[in-house]
Amino acid sequence: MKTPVQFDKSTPIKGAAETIFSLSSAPGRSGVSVFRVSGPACEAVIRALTLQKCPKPRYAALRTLWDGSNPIDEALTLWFPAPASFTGENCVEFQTHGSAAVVQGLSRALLALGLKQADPGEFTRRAVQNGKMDLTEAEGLADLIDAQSEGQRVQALRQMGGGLRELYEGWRENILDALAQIEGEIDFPDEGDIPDGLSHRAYEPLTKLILDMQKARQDMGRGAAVRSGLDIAIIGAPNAGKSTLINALTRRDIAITSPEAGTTRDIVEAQMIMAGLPITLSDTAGLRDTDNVIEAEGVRRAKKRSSEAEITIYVVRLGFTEFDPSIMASLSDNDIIYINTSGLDDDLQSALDISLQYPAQTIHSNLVDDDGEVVIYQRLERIISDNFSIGQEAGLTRERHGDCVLRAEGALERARSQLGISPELAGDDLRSALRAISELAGESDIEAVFDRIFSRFCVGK
Ligand SMILES: Nc1nc2c(ncn2[C@@H]2O[C@H](COP(=O)(O)OP(=O)(O)OP(=O)(O)O)[C@@H](O)[C@H]2O)c(=O)[nH]1
Ligand SMILES: [Mg+2]
Repeated sequence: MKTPVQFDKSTPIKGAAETIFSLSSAPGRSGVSVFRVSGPACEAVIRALTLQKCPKPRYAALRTLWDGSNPIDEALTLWFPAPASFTGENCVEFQTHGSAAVVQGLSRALLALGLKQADPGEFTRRAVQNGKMDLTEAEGLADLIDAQSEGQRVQALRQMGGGLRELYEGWRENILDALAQIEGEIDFPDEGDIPDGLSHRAYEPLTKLILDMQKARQDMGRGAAVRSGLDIAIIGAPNAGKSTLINALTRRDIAITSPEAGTTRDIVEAQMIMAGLPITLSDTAGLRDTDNVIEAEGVRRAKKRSSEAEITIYVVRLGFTEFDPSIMASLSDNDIIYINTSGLDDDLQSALDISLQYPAQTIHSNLVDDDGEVVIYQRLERIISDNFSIGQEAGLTRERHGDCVLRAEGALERARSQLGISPELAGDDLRSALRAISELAGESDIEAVFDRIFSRFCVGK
């Protein structure tokens, strides 16, 4: 005969210490809060809290949650037996009302059962350890949670869906093929049915692979820019119109403008989205030699910001301010020279002459009278979508990826140089390349990498 299961708090639940829980929705007052629990004690947790047996797997069931004889709340209870769960372990999810008191009450009850509060990213870490996803997919998931713009969302979703995994699985296949050929030569050096110089056949595929990896690393700038956003710095001489420009581009009065040279002393930042990417736009102090310590510090910061920015807008106001040919010469196709033509009557020709000499894209206009900021905005969007926006295929997005691929590449180059000389050494190098790929995937023993990556996750994921 079935009787309701009464939970005796004095007996600890088996496996409770390895079972983690966390509030997975944002803390604070809300309509609904979501608690996640993962680990061996889930069934016992459901029985202890609901005083009933587990609901049908993956069906929502309304249950009262109890802390001993005190009801905590009514909650939708979802039971995900292993392995068909996010972490690959037994999991349960409670959707409660989103009040601070309910969240505290349920947390207290779970702690009393001996469960452990999850560390940041611990659910995802368990998912990776249980083979539910690889490390690159977990990173994609973290990026998706952090995504603030359309481009970031698309890139993260692609990586989370295994786009990067497909790329490196292809590389791994190629390395294994080359290894098979080389090992053929090692294992059967004298057998007539193994043609001479078998390992030489690996030369071309290895070369192609090295080039593919190099290209992936070169394209990494795009992926990284999408992930972390872009910096655009506005620089120029005092009074050139930099602060007027940032105000016009953001359509906000964020920087003080005045006819007095040296108005802006520090960096003024504005956040915006352009071409689907998050942008930090910085107005800076006017560049000039000065004895004033504070202003000089402002100038130093302005130069530093520009050197770190992906795009620089150099504002020049001919006739009013000097322009610096060395800055002009340091600009690239991805930068903009903005010739502020306000107050410029007959000197337009010299503005055009200047623009022809330098590679940066030149725009002349008068912001206040000509809507010049619209032209600048459109030009920026084009530069961003041509150079920094998300590519058609999944690629590398983090320094960690670049490091692993660089190591794989180095090992492949060494292997290639040993072909026909020492197949044994070539084989060792190919195995090093495979290890670098495994590290990219998060398969090798890399607790330190795990710690670094998952500590940046939010709690509850
Ligand atoms: N009519 C007109 N006036 C402008 C334009 N751009 C700037 N000005 C004026 O020029 C003066 C200087 O502009 P700011 O934007 O303060 O110059 P800045 O480059 O930020 O100068 P510092 O902060 O001193 O380095 C202000 O009085 C602006 O109103 C423009 O396109 N048209
Ligand atoms: Mg200014």
